[in-house]
Amino acid sequence: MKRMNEKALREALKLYFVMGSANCREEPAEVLKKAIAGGITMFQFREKGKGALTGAEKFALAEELHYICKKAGIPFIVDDDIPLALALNADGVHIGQEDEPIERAREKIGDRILGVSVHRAEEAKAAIEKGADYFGVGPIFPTKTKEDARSAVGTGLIRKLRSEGYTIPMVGIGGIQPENAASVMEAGADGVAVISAISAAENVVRAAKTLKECVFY
Ligand code: TPS
Repeated sequence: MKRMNEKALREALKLYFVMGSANCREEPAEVLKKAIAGGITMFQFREKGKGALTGAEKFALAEELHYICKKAGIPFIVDDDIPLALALNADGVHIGQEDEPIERAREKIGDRILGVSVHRAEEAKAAIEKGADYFGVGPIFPTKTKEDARSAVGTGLIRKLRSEGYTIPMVGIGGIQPENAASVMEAGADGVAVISAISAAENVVRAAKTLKECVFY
């Protein structure tokens, strides 16, 4: 029995906010609280990029953000840091194709949620067999937030995976904004994952609310 059933996971993926200190215009804890007030449904702590915290500072921030999510009942996922996820007893881990091998990650995290980035249809089958609970499909649109991002795949990849019969929960990610979020949902995604559309917004609460209207319709 998993910690979260598939239906609950699909719901939680609707508006998935991904963020670390490098993405924020103000204190990360403030940004997260505002994003929660705006209606995000899941959170991923992704402490990467220029000036990202490491070691004890990274741990302290993760602990603070985890506590905020816990109080609000928002699932807390850690990007590419299994020891940190285990130390905090986080709800799950997200990994890319170049990170920890999927099956090793699954072994280490037990029944926690395991998300895997998928950029090509060919990656989907193995990811499921090795233990993925959901896919982060993308980058859907061009993004400046991830330095090593692959080229944009468009909404076509989500459509293709659905037409090939993949029913696994999926979110689109990469360059998603209120203007294009509906097209990601129409392609068959369960939700959208965003960094800058919320973290870099002048009004974080409003940005999250606006996106929420695009995914709950
Ligand atoms: C659920 N990833 C792909 S594009 C991107 C990231 C971090 C940048 C988005 O920034 N799927 C999930 N989590 C991840 N960390 C990734 C994929 C990897 P922006 O929204 O500012 O374009």
